[in-house]
Amino acid sequence: MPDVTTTARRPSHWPAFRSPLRSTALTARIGRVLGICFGICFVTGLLSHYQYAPWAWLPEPANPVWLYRVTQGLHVATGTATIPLLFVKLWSVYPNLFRWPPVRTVKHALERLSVFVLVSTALLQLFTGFFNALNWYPWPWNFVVVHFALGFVLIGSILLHIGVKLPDIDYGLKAKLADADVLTETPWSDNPDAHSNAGDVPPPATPAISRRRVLVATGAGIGAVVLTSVGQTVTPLEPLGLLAIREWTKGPQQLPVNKTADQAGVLTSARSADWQLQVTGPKAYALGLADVEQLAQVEADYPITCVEGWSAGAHWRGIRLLDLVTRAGGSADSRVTVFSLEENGAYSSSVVFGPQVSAALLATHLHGERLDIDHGYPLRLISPNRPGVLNTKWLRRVEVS
Ligand SMILES: Nc1nc2c(c(=O)[nH]1)N[C@H]1C(S)=C(S)[C@@H](COP(=O)(O)O)O[C@H]1N2
Ligand SMILES: [Mo]
Repeated sequence: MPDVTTTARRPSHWPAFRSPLRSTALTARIGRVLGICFGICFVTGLLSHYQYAPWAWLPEPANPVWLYRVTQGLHVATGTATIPLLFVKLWSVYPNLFRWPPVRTVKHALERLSVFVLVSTALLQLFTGFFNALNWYPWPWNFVVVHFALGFVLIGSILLHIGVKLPDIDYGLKAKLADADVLTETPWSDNPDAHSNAGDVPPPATPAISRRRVLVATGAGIGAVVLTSVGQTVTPLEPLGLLAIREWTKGPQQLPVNKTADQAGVLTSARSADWQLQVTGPKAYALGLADVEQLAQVEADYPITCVEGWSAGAHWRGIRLLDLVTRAGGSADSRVTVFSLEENGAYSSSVVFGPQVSAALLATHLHGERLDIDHGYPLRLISPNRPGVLNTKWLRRVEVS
């Protein structure tokens, strides 16, 4: 760890680090929280991925309706909290980059390579995730595929890192913050050659208060980042939402808008007087606007949760999807696909199966008002405990199979 001492063979321009703020005890404590955050982020990320594209043999439960709101909110909040945490962790160990000699053995070279993979993957994963939450995609690759794959690379290299560092972690967690640090006092403690000067090193000052301050400042940094972003999920915190770009107060009918009707190119078709909902299946039929409005008698409180991290509770009125499906000759076991007037892109259709068929509504009303065009007028899908992206807006067809 840090505090490189002078050895005869180290080049004279080589940087030396002597901050007594760094210590194995501090690094281990930050690392522990970091590991927990990465763990939560990984597990909730896996859940999110599954809910985005559930497996045919394991349909998504419809209850509790708010579960995805909680797991995805946790995913984004822990990911965001991890950014300042990772920086402090890197600060606490980066003098290791400058230890001399840079590489001692093949095993050591592999270890350094694994740390490089860990750090670069972590930075890439956290920052692309954070930009994604800001709805900004300044890269040419498919975010979902890359984010998913890197999640495994990251968790794998974290586990490897923990395995390799177990003795140091054990030492660091047992040591008190105030303790002088034997691990950081001698360079390459297992390399006898490098020890030649170790005896000359005075024991470092042990300013426990300052190390504690590092921890407190880290906690404050995390708190600040989280508080300014969770407003997009935890509605009472919304006024603090500096980093939360989509909040319910910023959208029509007290709900954020992911993509407007204008952006989707459906302004005209959604308002057309001869709009119809086509229902295809064993017994196909079509419903006009008046039919749809007259059938819309069921109400439900289903939150809408975007994979990008915002969510909001909402009160809907609409037609039970199952009623349309049964009338078309299907049942609660049918596999149903809904199609949007927006014909291209990933949001143009969505599949509903399993318990979701009985729970989903085709909504005409939001918070007691006829749907705003940006929320999917004349008719949209709203299903509970699923990513918002699957709740297709501006429906034109329902296919029952
Ligand atoms: N046709 C269509 N439906 C769509 C989208 C879209 O871009 N086009 N966005 C989806 C996404 S990503 C979310 S989070 C929700 C948001 O619904 P809202 O804009 O009414 O809040 O709509 C979903 N339905
Ligand atoms: Mo979304």
